[in-house]
Amino acid sequence: MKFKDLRQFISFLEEKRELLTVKVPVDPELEITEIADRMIKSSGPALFFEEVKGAHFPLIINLFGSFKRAAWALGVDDFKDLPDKVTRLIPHTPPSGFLEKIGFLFKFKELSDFQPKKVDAAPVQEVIGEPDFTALPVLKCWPHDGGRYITLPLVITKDPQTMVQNVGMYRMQIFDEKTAGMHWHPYHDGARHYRLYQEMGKRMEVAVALGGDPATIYSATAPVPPGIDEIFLAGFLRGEGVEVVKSAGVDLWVPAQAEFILEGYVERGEVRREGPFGDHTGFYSGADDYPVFHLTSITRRKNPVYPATIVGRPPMEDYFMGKATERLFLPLIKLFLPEVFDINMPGEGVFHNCLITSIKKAYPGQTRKVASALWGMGQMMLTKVIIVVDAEVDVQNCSEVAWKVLSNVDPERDIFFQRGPLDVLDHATGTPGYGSKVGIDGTKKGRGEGYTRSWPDEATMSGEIKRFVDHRWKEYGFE
Ligand SMILES: Cc1cc2nc3c(=O)[nH]c(=O)nc-3n(C[C@H](O)[C@H](O)[C@H](O)COP(=O)(O)O)c2cc1C
Ligand SMILES: [Mn+2]
Repeated sequence: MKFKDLRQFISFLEEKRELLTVKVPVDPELEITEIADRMIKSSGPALFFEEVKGAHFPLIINLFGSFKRAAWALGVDDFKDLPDKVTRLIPHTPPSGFLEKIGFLFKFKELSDFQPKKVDAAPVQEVIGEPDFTALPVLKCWPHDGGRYITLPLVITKDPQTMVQNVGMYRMQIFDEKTAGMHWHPYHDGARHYRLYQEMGKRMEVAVALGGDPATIYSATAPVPPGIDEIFLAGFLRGEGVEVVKSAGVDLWVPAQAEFILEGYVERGEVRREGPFGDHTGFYSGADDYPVFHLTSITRRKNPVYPATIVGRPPMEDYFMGKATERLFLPLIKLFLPEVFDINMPGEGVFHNCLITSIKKAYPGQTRKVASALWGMGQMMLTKVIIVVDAEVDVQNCSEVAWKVLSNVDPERDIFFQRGPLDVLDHATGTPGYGSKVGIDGTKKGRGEGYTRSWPDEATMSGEIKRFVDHRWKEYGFE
């Protein structure tokens, strides 16, 4: 299953009765958020708004807002098939050394089937549009938001040293017709590229794609290691390279099948106040200074569709995107940490606040080693709470996890603190982006960890009695 572009995915969803069209005019300020929020919270379909007040283009939202739609978007029928897709890539005898493993990840780049395909003519360049943000149906999501925000942008930048491109999803607040905020957090690749341009004393070209096939849209949100272009992940998920075209106005390759390309630059040193914004956490993230994107030109399709999402109190659409990431990256985590059995980042933890992992513990202290390793692995460095349980605990069942952890933990022995980088969206820490983290060891303890008593067995019924009672169930007078 692969989609050429956004409209093919939209038609597919329509066929599957996973999309509703709203024909009456709706307001991009708050009204669409309220409608979309109700739909997401009730496991509803994607929504196509034909007429958005004050804008020239229709809007699509909630594309990824269920396990089924997120699976389809990433080229599988069933969400459960996502890890297998990646596992198949990993050789039977995986590389053993740390550096070899890193090298293995880089092979993503060499898998030629997934290389982006360079094309000369592209649907996204059918029309040279007016460079004016205000023609787009950009949403004001929540009442106290600082303005309207492009919420599903694929921000494309290039490393000035390696020339490798990056695609990241960073919200953009519209300041006026030609400028917008560039909300890349300091630990993300767009910001890293920007720092490199600053050091070189150069302004940085940026292209922003809106739309594209759903795997490409998703890939902008995925924690692909720095130095690898997300467009390869998109190609891999699709099973076919993404078509890219030279942007008309800047020196960047952009998805040829996108709906819009916003071309422009970020000037070195220039910042402007951005925010507040009703964020993934369900709270407003405060206003802060961020770089400014200057729009110089827009290319687009003849009849483009504007894609959007909203974030806020979970679960929102991004919950399903994040869950897809959890499933896709689990096999890669296991490559580095073979003792890891499963992980769950519950929606309530908005990904950075909580990670539960089950491990096959074989030696004392392994829990702390796993937690430390996760804190050192890509964007998981931002995880505030890591809970570790034994492999037999189903981490997808939070009730079971709570029971096991609350029972097994001796707080002084099993809870350990660390300081380090935190998500800048975290409002609990006194210093933005930096604070404390906690690891909770909910595994069984043995002598090697100072536990000299004998760990109790769980009280469970024997199979024999269970079968016996099954057999007699009706006899007792039960249905
Ligand atoms: C809907 C949505 C909005 C996001 N907004 C931002 C944002 O404003 N700033 C940011 O730094 N990351 C944001 N993210 C997270 C990044 O897109 C994500 O961490 C991605 O892996 C970053 O890519 P990079 O490592 O190539 O920079 C958002 C993610 C989603 C799903
Ligand atoms: Mn990246």
